[in-house]
Amino acid sequence: MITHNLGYPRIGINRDLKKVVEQYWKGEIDKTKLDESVSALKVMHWTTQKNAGIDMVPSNDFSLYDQVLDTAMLVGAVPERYEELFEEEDNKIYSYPIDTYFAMARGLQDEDHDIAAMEMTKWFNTNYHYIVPEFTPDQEFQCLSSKIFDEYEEAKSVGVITKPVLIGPVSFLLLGKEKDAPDDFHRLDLLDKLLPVYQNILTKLQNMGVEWVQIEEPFLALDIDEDTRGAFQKAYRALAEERSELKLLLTTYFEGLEDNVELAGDLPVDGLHIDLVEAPDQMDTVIDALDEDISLSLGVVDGRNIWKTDLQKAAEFIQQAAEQLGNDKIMVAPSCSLLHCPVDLEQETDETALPPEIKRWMAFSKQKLDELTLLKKFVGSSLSEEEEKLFEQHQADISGKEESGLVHNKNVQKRMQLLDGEMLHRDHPYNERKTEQEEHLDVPDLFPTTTIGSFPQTPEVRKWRSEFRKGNLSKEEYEGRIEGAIDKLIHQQEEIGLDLLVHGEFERNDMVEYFGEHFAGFAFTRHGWVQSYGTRGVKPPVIYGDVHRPDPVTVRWSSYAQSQTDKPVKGMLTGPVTILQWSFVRDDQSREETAKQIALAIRDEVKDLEEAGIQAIQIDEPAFREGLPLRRKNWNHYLEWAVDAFRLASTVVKDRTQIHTHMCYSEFNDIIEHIARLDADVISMETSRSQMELLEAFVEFDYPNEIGPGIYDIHSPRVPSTSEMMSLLEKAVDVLDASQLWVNPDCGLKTRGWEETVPSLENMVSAARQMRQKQSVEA
Ligand code: THG
Ligand code: ZN
Repeated sequence: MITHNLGYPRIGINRDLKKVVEQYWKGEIDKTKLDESVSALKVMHWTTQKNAGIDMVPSNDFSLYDQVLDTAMLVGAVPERYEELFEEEDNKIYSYPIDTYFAMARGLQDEDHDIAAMEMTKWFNTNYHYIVPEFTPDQEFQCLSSKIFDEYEEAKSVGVITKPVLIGPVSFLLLGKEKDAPDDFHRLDLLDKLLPVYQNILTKLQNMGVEWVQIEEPFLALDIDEDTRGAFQKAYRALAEERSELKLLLTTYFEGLEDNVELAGDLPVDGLHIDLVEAPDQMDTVIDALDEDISLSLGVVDGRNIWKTDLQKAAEFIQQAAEQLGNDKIMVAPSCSLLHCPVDLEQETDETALPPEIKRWMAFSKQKLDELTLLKKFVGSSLSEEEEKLFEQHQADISGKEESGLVHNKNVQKRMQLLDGEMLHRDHPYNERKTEQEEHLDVPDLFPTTTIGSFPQTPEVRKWRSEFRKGNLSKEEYEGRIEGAIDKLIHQQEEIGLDLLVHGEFERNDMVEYFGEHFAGFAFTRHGWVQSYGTRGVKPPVIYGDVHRPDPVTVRWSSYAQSQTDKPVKGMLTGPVTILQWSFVRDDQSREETAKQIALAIRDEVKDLEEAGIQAIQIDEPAFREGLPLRRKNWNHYLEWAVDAFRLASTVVKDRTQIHTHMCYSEFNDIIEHIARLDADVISMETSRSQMELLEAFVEFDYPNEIGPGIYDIHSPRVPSTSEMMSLLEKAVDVLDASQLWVNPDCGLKTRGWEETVPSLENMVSAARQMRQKQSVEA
């Protein structure tokens, strides 16, 4: 039996990767310096894993930006618009041209170039985003990057023999999208062209003396059609041909194999990794489906959450599998790459953020490596006396959590028991509420303007927050400065001519972390960063116990803002599903249960905002869609409780209080009826990049409530003109009722600078005014 790891976080313990890559982007360091820093980081990761006792350490799990983009570079899927850059780039240091690579990730705008970035999307149901490969019908592939080979040698040179990680050919194609292609072209049609490149890569790895390759095919654990099944068979048959020594570990995660278990079991590979945290029930059927001689890798340590593993329970899985397959056929691993887990719990020394009693229940990536080693020794009955003690303490910590008074709160339990359907409804249906809202909320009847809530978070504002946290700024001083920023913003919005104002969210770091810090049942970390995309990270709060809201959170800021203006100010909250989705969640109760507890906490805040005189309240749910289970058969159950959670949070208000929601995407087609069931009075969302095409779902469904299709893209610093925003509004008016429409940007403005924010909003307001005029002339 051996232990192995599927992937280690690459960000470094002090966000080192972010720092050096951003320095490189700014031109502060050159390629050589970047290479040195990055090498040091990789070496540290390899040695950390080796020293922890991991038998098989991964390589090529590292990435300067994203592992899917690395794969695109590896197989030469570089879209045509970057080819000139690619050819020009001096590429002596790196295994591939990194400036072209970064241009693919981020676009390139300078005096000589204006090249768009590739798209980015969610990595399955995680909060990690990958770069979406683009495939044209005349796509050719060739090996363009030596990264996978170089990293193997690099690790070997410091004494670590690794298992290279490679995204499999079928999943790689499926992760991408067709570009400039006729409707009858499917990216899997490219498999025949892609396979020779994979064969070459594997042959080369074999010649280098590599023993195992971790070939990842997460789509094997998803709903796939017959063509895709055929593609898997073809691909792995082809990859088996050229290979004699090299062993393939076919790797799945995030779901169980289910109906694909026979398919996976028959593929000519040497090992199979399964996720036993997400899908523990699959083990027996997987073992039955496996050919003899195939190794089984058991993903028993949760790669996506931060709780200690119940080693006793994990050991039972291992023993059971070992009895059937033989000890030498068993590998033990995290369920998925540790990319989704923070790096080292030992850095968390701030006991006000993370009390020791809660910290005892947790394990980050580094601690999970130790769990694997301990587990192996426990199963092999080879624990030293000291390790025996460690093991007992570990298990005692877990039982301590089950019994802890910190986890359970009687009042929350009582409230949960008293939940009833009545709490999920507004007093009257939308059409009746609309009349009341028109009377009470002083905004124009047609094309009212607003923003999504956040305004530029300048370094200055960030500094106030960090100085306040460090104790260098008194509470009075800090709050005074935030109030000053709110004052200024309120008057700025008045000058711009916006109708429904916001307070700007200067007091918030992250829309989820902020609420986590103010709700009971949450702990948070100081260093618990997880990569979100590229150099950007998030610090998900930890939900460890029953959630409630001890005191109002945002009322103070919203009422202050309202006191500075005669125009209405919108309250700004994060919805229960998004808070759940972007936190580390409890493993002792269902997500549904936790979501409803969060919903009750928000419900209290909503009620208090209304009582404080706030007439419109926005409850953002940007993660509503990504919470969808990966397997379609589980969608309905999720959508039921997720909609209920939103309604529980939002329907407590009087008819005249207007509930807004916001979602940061526009793929609504397959869930539009559930979006409608949210019964928000107004929904704003992204549509500008798709030129309103995606409003279609709302049009077809005959969506009854109000809609704020984003009319400009905040993800770019470009200032959109009044006329282009008007033309988008014209398109919207063509298909929707003018009285349904709001005018707003497509997302919050916190990542933008003031220079572009003000003129963009001025143009937006001017577009709305002209639209109002046109409508009144036509009427
Ligand atoms: N919050 C959380 N999760 C998210 C988002 C969010 N997931 C999806 C989406 N938004 C991801 N987008 C971003 C955008 C910007 C940043 C992170 C995720 C970002 N991070 C800063 C960084 O890494 O430097 C840190 C910000 C901070 O100081 O907290 O800019 O909005 N939970
Ligand atoms: Zn958004």
